[in-house]
Amino acid sequence: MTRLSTERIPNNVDLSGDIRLQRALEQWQPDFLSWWKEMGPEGFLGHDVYLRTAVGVSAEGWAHFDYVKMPDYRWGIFLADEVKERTVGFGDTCGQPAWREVPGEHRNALRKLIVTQADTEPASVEQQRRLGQSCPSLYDLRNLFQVNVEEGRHMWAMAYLLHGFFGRDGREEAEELLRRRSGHPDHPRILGAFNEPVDDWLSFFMFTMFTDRDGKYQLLALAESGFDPLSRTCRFMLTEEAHHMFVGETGVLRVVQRSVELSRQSKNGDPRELGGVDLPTIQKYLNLWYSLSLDLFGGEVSTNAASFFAAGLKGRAKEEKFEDHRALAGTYDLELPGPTGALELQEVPLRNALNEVLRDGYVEDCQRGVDRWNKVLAEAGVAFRLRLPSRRFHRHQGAFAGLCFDPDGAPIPQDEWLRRRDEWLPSGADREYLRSIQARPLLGAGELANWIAPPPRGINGLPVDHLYVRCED
Ligand code: BYC
Ligand code: FE
Ligand code: FE
Repeated sequence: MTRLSTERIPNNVDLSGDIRLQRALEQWQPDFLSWWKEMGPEGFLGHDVYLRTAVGVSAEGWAHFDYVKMPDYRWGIFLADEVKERTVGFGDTCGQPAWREVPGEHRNALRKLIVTQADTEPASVEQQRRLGQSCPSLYDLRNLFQVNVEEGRHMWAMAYLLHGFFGRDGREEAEELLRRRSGHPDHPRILGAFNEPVDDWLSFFMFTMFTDRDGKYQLLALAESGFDPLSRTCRFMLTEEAHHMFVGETGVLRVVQRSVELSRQSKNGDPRELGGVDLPTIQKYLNLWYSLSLDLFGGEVSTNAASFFAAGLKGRAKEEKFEDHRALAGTYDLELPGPTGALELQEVPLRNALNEVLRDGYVEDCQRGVDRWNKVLAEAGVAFRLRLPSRRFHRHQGAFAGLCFDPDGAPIPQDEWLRRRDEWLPSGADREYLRSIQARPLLGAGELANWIAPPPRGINGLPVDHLYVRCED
């Protein structure tokens, strides 16, 4: 461990044993840092932040806490431990030895998967870069920055694969990662949700709840990959992902809790009277980020997914749970719009439905979180319940893209959609209201915004009101 921490790029991939790769990454490092300074958290580059840094992959190794200025964070390259004699676990080459190098015939597909995964990491940092200016507490500010530096590390993980295994085009792709910008009209990020604004903390909590959870499922699918370096990278990234989803789930939970408290104290039962967030607004933000995140799984019927699976590049989440790892025989029943536009049941060959299979696991996982929010409401004796809208609602990818459905999944005419959109998704007024209650950052130890309940406990055994982020002097 001490050896690792003295290297310029902390790693457990024996970087010093591969001088060319080490040089290439050391050349990429200053470009990464310029990107971080330009596009990372705005206004806090000089602050000391109480952060967890990965210094190894063992249980102790990745839970090292200390104050650090974000530009000095030690972004490292860590692969989960090697599984001896690992074999490809699915697809046409199921049972053959896993690959330590990229097979020539899969090079383009694999590079595309890695670039797509990589692109989301800096995108999320860009989306969240202004949130520090409206943070509800130092605890939340620190959690935001923890998520940000780890997404930066995830980009390092992917940049390592690109530099290490894809030669010159890999190097070019790694540079491009630092050039695209979330929401930019000419060179945007690759996937839809990563170009959407995250301008308020309710969006941030919904993003980490729903969009980072897409990350969990995509990483689970890539952790199955026959390309062993990708598998090992993703397995370690998953350990970090858990904290991101914790931030989202508990963040929304605390907003819900406070909403109930304030509605009790208010005259008309509306928490907005006292500067809180009402439950219908929370539902709208849920609808938005859940539907945007459903799009990240791609189309219900996908030949891309089928060929990734056949080639052993991208499996199903927890492939070992399935009996048949070739998935050549089965079918999957999907309700899809037919030629007349009406929904009809279609039998799709299983391999073509693998995006939907992955999405199924995701939807169940999301539901478990929503159930925990609803428990707060039930225990408070409130009748309102939050719920996941239909998978057809507000979709921009796949079979339902461009069609209009209400949150129950019933098809509706476009004029009804336009008329009722603001009932279901955050309106301009809702966004403005959230900005108005989050107009300034709360940066004193123990200070907490009025619209959110305190967390039950602090970080790493420290009290909730600890000085998690402090000014240099
Ligand atoms: N936006 O066959 P189809 C994370 C494209 S999040 C824009 O239906 P496929 C994180 C698609 O590329 C996890 N375009 O889908 C979270 C294709 O284009 P081409 C990120 C989209 O290919 C929070 C065409 O539509 N990881 O880590 O089976 C913070 C038809 O596609 C979208 C990955 O995504 C979209 N939403 O699946 C930080 C894993 N959806 O080929 C980080 C790697 C589809 O016709 N990526 N398209 O030009 C993949 O596995 C696949 O690319 C996708 C799409 C699952 C995204
Ligand atoms: Fe990530
Ligand atoms: Fe994440």
